[in-house]
Amino acid sequence: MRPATDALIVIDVQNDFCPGGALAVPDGDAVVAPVNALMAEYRTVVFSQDWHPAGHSSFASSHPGKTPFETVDMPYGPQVLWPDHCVQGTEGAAFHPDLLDAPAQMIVRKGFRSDIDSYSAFFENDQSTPTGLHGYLQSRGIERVALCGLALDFCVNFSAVDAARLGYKAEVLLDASRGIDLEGSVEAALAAMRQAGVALV
Ligand code: VGL
Ligand code: ZN
Repeated sequence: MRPATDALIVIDVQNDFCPGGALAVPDGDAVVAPVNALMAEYRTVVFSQDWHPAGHSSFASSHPGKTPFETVDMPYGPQVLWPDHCVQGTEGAAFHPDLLDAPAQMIVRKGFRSDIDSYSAFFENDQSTPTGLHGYLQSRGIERVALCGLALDFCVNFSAVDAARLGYKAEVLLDASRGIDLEGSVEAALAAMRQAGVALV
């Protein structure tokens, strides 16, 4: 068992990010077995859940003439446009059916405001609107966070960099994570995480 000051943060292990889903991460469902095993070691387990309203501004379908994986400028900075995914209440937004959800004490939903996306489980993409996760972890006395899940190069990456920035000892568990890999985004994410002081294990 890990110390009580450690938390496991499981990012977005949802149907739409798994093979057959709307924004499938290659081999995404391969994280389910290692995540299930890891959760037994942590006294604090948090899930994040990508949770968009229909017509969300991160969907290419909300931008006439745009196609998925193009980038547009939003008031808060550049934003990749995605296929419609993780729409609130749909099967695609549900956790993978084999993911054990009993060990999760807290589920942080993100991306629920129409006009802003949220990759990080800590802050929305304006990098300043908090989700409340930091307050939760602080009040639980957490000092170290281990992150894993989907997608390594987006939500895991941004969450890990924010965790380090907030002063947590942060590590990303690569065996329990998989990336989308748009134009070298996995390599770039690994470099960004290392640069931020995140341990890659
Ligand atoms: C994610 C793209 C869009 C993720 C979520 O979970 O990494 N990526 N929404
Ligand atoms: Zn999303």
